Amino acid sequence: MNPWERLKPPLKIEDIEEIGFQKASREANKIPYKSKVETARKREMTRVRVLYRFINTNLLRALKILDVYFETHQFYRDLINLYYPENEIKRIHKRFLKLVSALEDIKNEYLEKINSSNSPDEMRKYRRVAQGKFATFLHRIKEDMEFVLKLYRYARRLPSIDPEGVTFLVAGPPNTGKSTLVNILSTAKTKTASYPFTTKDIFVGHIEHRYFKAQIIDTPGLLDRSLSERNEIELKAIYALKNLRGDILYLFDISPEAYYPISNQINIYREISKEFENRELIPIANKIDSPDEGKYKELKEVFGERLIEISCLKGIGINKLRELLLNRIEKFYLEKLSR
Ligand SMILES: Nc1nc2c(ncn2[C@@H]2O[C@H](COP(=O)(O)OP(=O)(O)O)[C@@H](O)[C@H]2O)c(=O)[nH]1
Ligand SMILES: [Mg+2]
Repeated sequence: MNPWERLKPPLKIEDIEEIGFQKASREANKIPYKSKVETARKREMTRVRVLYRFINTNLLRALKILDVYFETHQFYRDLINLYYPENEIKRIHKRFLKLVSALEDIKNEYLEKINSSNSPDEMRKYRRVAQGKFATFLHRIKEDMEFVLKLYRYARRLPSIDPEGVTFLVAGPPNTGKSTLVNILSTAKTKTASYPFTTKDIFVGHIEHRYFKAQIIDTPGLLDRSLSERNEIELKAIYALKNLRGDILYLFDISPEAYYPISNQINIYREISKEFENRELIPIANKIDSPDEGKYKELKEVFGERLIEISCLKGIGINKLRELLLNRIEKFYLEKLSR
């Protein structure tokens, strides 16, 4: 599961300030009048306490977002680090941790002052000073809070997968039928998510085995063309996939309308195979319902018996492929159990 998906984000600093101040005075006004001094005391203390709690809640939410980064799988950390460097995350995490107690100190100091005063004017003065300190506090963390919020917005849209489980990646040039295949093979309804450098949303599906579950994800814009055309940060986004376990299903388009000539499709296959050397690549010829005989023959010559032949459109070869994947899932889990 995407570890940020269910977190509640903090508010923006401006909103914490505005809403916090309003809430604090609203709560204070609810306190019924008893006597001048006692009511003033209760009201001023409430204003400080409510404002403190509101800021603190938001600060803790920000901290939680960063905590998750440190606890999560390397797969997610690599994706975060494409835009949010680890040293910056560490710095803000450390700073916010300290601020939690600094904030509490301010609250305690001024609650104490108001509590031991007997003059409503003085109480009001203390409350105002506390409010000023809280406001300064908020302004100081504005930039870091922006950083955390941006990180969160990016992180929660990342694909929701279990990096400890089996994940089949569906690769291949554009238009080879990757999305179609993910949809056909998935039992549970597929979810869409975004992945860095993919312009289209990607599909994350699930394949269910009697005892085990696996994920299957589409990779539009990632494993669809030569890696030599990629810049450094794009390569990092692609290499984050190396943290996952499971085979790569590589689709070839053998129809006359194929996006790339077959030699080119084979080259991309080889590059991926070299780069993901610890992963098995399964060569799959799709669109055998409308083959270009020359392309079909060439692929068969290169891969021989290993070539899986399917038609997503006509449903040919799909059951056989599903069988193969279920066997692979079983094998992965048995290996894991025996370790
Ligand atoms: N003839 C034929 N067309 C297919 C087959 N599988 C997918 N397509 C078509 O190929 C096009 C691209 O499919 P899509 O799944 O979007 O490819 P992707 O870009 O790799 O995700 C769509 O128009 C599909 O309907 C197939 O087995 N045979
Ligand atoms: Mg697609």
